[in-house]
Amino acid sequence: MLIRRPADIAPSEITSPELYRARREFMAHSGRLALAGASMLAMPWSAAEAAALANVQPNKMPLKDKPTRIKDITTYNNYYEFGLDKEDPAENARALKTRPWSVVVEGLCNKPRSFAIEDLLKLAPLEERLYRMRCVEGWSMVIPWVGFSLSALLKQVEPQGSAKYVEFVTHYDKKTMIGTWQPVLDWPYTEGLRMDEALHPLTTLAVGLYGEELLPQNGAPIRLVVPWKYGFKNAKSIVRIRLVEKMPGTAWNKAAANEYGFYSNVNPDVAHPRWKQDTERRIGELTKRKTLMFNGYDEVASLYAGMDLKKNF
Ligand SMILES: Nc1nc2c(c(=O)[nH]1)N[C@H]1C(S)=C(S)[C@@H](COP(=O)(O)O)O[C@H]1N2
Ligand SMILES: [Mo]
Repeated sequence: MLIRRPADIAPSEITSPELYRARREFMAHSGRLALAGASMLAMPWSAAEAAALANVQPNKMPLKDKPTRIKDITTYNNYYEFGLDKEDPAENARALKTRPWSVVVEGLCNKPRSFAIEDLLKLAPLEERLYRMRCVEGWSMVIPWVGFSLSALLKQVEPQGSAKYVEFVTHYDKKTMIGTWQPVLDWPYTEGLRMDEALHPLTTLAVGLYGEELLPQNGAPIRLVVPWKYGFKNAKSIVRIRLVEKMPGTAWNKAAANEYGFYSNVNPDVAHPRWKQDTERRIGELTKRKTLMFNGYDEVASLYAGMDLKKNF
């Protein structure tokens, strides 16, 4: 299946109509029925949920960058539970069962509870969020997510003052996750954010991309997106969110603490011990780009005022 985006779209036009066209094109190429709002690769979304998807709010933060082709976003993946090679997750994550699904939100809050995925899809208006994503390996994409701010979910459980960090625990099923048969990471994959990072409006729970339901390889049915941090902070297929007092361990930090810090803000001035981080290969482009501090999201700089970001990498 070859999916192309029209090359003649001015960056300024890259908002809803562009996404809409790309989605139509995706549907046409996938050879399925072009039903508005219906997801074509899997069909777990009910009619009501699909309607929410059809009603996605336009991007509030227009980004000049051209979106990466949907084919690249859905076939060049890191999801180690389903294999180590970039093309493995698209193949192996088909075994991921995304219904029934629920996310438990617990810990230091007044109203801990479990949220069914159906409720999460209706928790807040779904928005298009076209974000840059920079992987610590030195490549990047521009992804039109569909989702809402994590803060909308956290507000529901009323975090207590003692909650300083948020821990994310992802799905782990040894039988179907054949990548976990090798002891690469300490499964399940976990991640964490400081509370103020978690509450920042850019911090997103994504449930779709390119106007479609999220595919398993991209972390269906719900995954984290923190666009100013390296991609590995974006925990996929989340099942549990814990509000905690102490900085939680994270999968990559536990595996190699000298290489992957808790903060992991995109920072061209802090090299990985084994490679530089000042440039990146944007998937779909031929020449390298300069990597931007905080991945270009300068509005988060105030979260780190007075902090030594070389020490707190
Ligand atoms: N559960 C889980 N989440 C994960 C990963 C993983 O291996 N397992 N890989 C991370 C890394 S390294 C990156 S770059 C992004 C890739 O997201 P994408 O495949 O949707 O582009 O997912 C992150 N989330
Ligand atoms: Mo990554």
